Amino acid sequence: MIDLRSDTVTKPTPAMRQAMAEAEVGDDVYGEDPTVNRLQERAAEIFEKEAALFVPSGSMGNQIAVKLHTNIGDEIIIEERGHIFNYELAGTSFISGVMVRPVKSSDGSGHLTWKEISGALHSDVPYYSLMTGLICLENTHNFAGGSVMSADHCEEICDKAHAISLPVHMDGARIFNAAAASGSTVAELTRKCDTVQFCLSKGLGAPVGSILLGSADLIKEARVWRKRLGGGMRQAGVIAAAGLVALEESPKGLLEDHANARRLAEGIAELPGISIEVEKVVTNIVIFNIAETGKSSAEICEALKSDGILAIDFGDSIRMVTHYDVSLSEVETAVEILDKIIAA
Ligand code: TLP
Repeated sequence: MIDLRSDTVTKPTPAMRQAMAEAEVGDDVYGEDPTVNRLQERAAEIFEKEAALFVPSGSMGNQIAVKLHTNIGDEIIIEERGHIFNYELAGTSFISGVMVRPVKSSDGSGHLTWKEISGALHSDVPYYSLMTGLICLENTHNFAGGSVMSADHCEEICDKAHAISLPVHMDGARIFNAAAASGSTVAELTRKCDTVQFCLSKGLGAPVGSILLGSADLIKEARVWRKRLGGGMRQAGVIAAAGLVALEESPKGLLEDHANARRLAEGIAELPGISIEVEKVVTNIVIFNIAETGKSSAEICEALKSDGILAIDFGDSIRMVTHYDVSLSEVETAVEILDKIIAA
């Protein structure tokens, strides 16, 4: 199978498996796992934030961040295709009791401008029961096709939000892809964000885990929420060890994933009935519209599966994601098979 459903499907590398086998461990609920502690310290150092917390998933990292920054009844502003809004099973309402104010990104990039955000702000006036409590950003933006938010853009939003005492959370599940594509460091891309979540288990290839970053005070509180939500993981050094390898080694390979995604997009763009803006594929996510092929995306994904290719069906679109377990020649095979299916 050539698995292009997501970069979450990667298998741990031999170096990760070896590090896992040899990991020094302790009880992390007591803060005594040396490998988890090392991973957290190293992540904080790389992102130039005061503190970091190892959490089981990106969703938990994001949901804890929303909880830290908001009060029940607040609103949070997020781009309308954002992961926190669409793919975290209404965690924001269950865990934090907040309402989401989704905002359309008019240029389609998934990255809201301050003008778009400010039009959606609610302040403390008697006829609104809800006040804006948080702005959530996403870099890269998954469902806008892995688009990158620049360091300057992020900094401008943070400055303007902070000027009116609003915190900013960055869902940086794929922030290392954004760094590779933009040439900025992950620290630059998240410089003024109050909290940042990034995933070790996507393009970086670790089997499990995400990191939540922020001030020492916020991360202290985040630890309590992690435990409360069932994320106290005991001898978690076994998985943190793979996370450390992912953090140090995997960013180097991301440009190859991006080149493979571009090649995939170029191949797909040639096929009849498919529309995709190739130049917008700048990281590892390829989303293309199949409406004019005369077939549904469910049909196409089923046929792809029978021919050994896995992709995700999104209504009129299909998503394919490159990662280190997919080679250039496999990407080319995927294009050939898709061509055959569309022509059939
Ligand atoms: N994304 C997954 C699915 O949930 C859609 C994927 O295959 O892309 N933020 C962003 C931007 C994400 O893309 C994801 C996962 C998460 C957060 C959540 O991470 P996990 O899966 O670790 O909870």
